[in-house]
Amino acid sequence: MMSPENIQRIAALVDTAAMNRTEIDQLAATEPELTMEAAYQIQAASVERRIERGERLVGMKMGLTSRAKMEQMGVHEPIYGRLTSSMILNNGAAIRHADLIHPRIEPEVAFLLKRDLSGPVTPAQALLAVEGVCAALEIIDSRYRDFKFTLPDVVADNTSAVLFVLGDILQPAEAVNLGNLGIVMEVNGVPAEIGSSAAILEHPARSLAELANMLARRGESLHAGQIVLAGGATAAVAVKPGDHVRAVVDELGVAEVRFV
Ligand code: OOG
Ligand code: MG
Repeated sequence: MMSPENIQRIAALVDTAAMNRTEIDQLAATEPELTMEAAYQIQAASVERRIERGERLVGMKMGLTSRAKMEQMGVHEPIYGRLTSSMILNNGAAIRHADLIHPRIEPEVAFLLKRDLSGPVTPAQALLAVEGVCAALEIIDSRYRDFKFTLPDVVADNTSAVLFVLGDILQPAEAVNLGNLGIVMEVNGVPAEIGSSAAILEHPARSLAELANMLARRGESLHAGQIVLAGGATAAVAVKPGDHVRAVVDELGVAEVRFV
């Protein structure tokens, strides 16, 4: 088991890299005790440091829930991370590319919770806690050199979380065909990735239930008012200054950002 001192030491390392937008070497090579359990403890401790600086926990994210993402990253198991208030952008916001390390962007579907949600739950039960769903874009920016990591590495690095944007329209989950919404991610007006919400563990509600269930195994749960990103529906795309990216999701509308 990794000692509390080592958890804190590595949490400080990944938190500082995220704060200063600097690259670090993968941990797995030099930290033999980096199990998945230790990685989730490091993630929690690193986000605790953000909270101590005044950020608020606003929700959670699932990662590696689609085959496209698993294959792109060479990591084949869903993982979760934490979203804080400093990561939310207004829809249409401009992001300074130079403030990030090597950002990529991916289209997602987001849930807004109206009730607390504790696992174990089924996907149908999980939907009872949902106020509505909206289109989303997640910008990921792994702190690891060359965007390469093992599963425990990426979990310790809060699953590459850096920024996200939600579309303006919230639809009740039962009002849309949530299990198969067409998704087009346009870069500068050209479709760059095309997919469906069906790519997210076959149905985004499965991703939400899986998140509640994974959290329950660690004694945690989801809360009313929280945002949940269900996971990228397509591969992520590297962005450059000048790019205008839109996620157009059937029935949910558009989430968009610009890089300057
Ligand atoms: C890890 C984060 C994965 C998703 O939606 O699959 C993720 C990464 O790809 O860097 O956010
Ligand atoms: Mg994502």
